[in-house]
Amino acid sequence: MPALSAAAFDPLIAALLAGDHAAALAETHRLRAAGAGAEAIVTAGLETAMGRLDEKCTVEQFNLLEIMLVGRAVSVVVHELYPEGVLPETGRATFVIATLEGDVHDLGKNIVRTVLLGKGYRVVDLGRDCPVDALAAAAEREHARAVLVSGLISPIVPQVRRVRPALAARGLGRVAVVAGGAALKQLAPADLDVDYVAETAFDGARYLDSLVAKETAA
Ligand code: B12
Repeated sequence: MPALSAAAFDPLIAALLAGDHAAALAETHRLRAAGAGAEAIVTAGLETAMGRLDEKCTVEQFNLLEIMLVGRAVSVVVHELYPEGVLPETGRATFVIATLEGDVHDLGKNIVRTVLLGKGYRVVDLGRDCPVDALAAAAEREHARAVLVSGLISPIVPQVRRVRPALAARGLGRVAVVAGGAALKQLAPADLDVDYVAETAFDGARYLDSLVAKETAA
């Protein structure tokens, strides 16, 4: 089946930006029937819609209700694309994910979680507004292979830099640290003291796949 044009995603984007979750769901079904995969719907649909919302959201004009309605429509589509089961007892590897203390954005984090669950990983989600020490404690308790941090606001950067030292303090120097989200993806891994900075959820998932595959092969 040929790849869909960018214009094919316009009705979904319009429904999302209108905060109309029923219409967004109907458009998602239509795109799936036309052959669009989940990755295309997230990147060409959801992320494009949020980018347009961002252009409208200036500091002076931040319409909370509008953003929350769009956020709900995004969550409904994500749930449709990746219906979640219960947390598997075992998986290909375990990852711990969170948005750090002070940052309440979680739509992107939730997409990362569902993409990784869909790939058969065990993902322990500590939610949003999570203290760095709670993240490190969970990595230890859950025998995590990697810690995943989502950051949308710039003031969160110093906390991201505290993640690796907090892991090292627990003897978890081999746990990988992966960052993503609008505020973090503008920075290099060395600036954040992390192993990888992901452009999208799928880019991050591919990095984690390669990390786990290397160990399985070794
Ligand atoms: C929706 C939204 C909100 C919602 C959040 C709802 C929710 N439950 O998440 C609400 C209304 C609550 C909100 C609040 C605020 N927001 Co806001 N918000 C946004 C907006 C419009 C969209 C963010 C979003 O969900 N994007 C869609 C998701 C799917 O994209 P994403 O997060 O980038 O995730 C993708 C990838 O990046 C990747 N990814 C994300 N994380 C990770 C992690 C890993 C490990 C990996 C591998 C991948 C990965 O996976 C996803 C899929 O590919 C952005 C603008 C923008 N373009 O980012 C502003 C924005 C992030 N907000 C901003 C601001 C300023 C605020 C407020 C401070 C506003 C205020 N004055 O009160 C508060 C912050 C409160 C706080 N302490 O956190 C600024 C941040 C500026 C900055 N650099 O610091 C932005 C950029 C808007 C702007 N231009 O000013 N916001």
